Amino acid sequence: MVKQNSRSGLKANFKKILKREHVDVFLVFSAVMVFAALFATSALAQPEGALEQPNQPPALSSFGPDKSSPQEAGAVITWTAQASDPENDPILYRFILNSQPVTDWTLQSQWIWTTSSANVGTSQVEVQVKDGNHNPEGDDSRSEGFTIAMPNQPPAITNFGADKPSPQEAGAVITWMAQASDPENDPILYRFILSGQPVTDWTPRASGSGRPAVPMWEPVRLRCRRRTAITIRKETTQGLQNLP
Ligand SMILES: [Ca+2]
Ligand SMILES: [Ca+2]
Repeated sequence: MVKQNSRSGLKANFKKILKREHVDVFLVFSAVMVFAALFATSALAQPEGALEQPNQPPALSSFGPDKSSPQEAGAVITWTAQASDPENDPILYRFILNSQPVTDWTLQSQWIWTTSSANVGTSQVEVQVKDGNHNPEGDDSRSEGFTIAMPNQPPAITNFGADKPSPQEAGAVITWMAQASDPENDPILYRFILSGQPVTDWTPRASGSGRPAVPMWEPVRLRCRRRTAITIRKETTQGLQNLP
């Protein structure tokens, strides 16, 4: 009788333990499922790309002027930069001339350079870009050299005169000769004018002697040109006189 009671007691206890273990397993399983659900939900709630690489800096793809080097002082040159950013962040540009910034940070990717005689020589033009998430002094840069030359100078007459002194009798043949020089050694054209009327067309300096000669009467005026015409008048009774 005692044995039977003892067996039934053990059985009841065993069932209780099993029941409790079931409950514990169920609770653990439930907790795992809840955490799994929460993790899945949070992962789905993450914005796209949040688990990818951190923000990347922009990079320049091209930079250059709209005119080829060299140009004369006074030329207006537009410099254009192209850059891209992996996240399409707004890109800021800054332009620098010979290590001196000539613009602030701006969204403008162009800079117009109005040159002057102060820019004669070779300059370094630089562009910097940034997206504001990395280096405050710029994430990428490029530079290019550009030469500005002095404007072309006009020629000047250095000598002009006749082969015979004034006066001469009617019928005399008088040869007028001129010489001129050009700072850039550009070819020079000459034209002779008699009493306000051109007696020659614009003609190049004769090869060899370099002295075009035209017989004519006096007074005689000579013009030579290369961009700017220059006039010299020979007054027969007063000697050489330069006129503007
Ligand atoms: Ca970026
Ligand atoms: Ca010249």
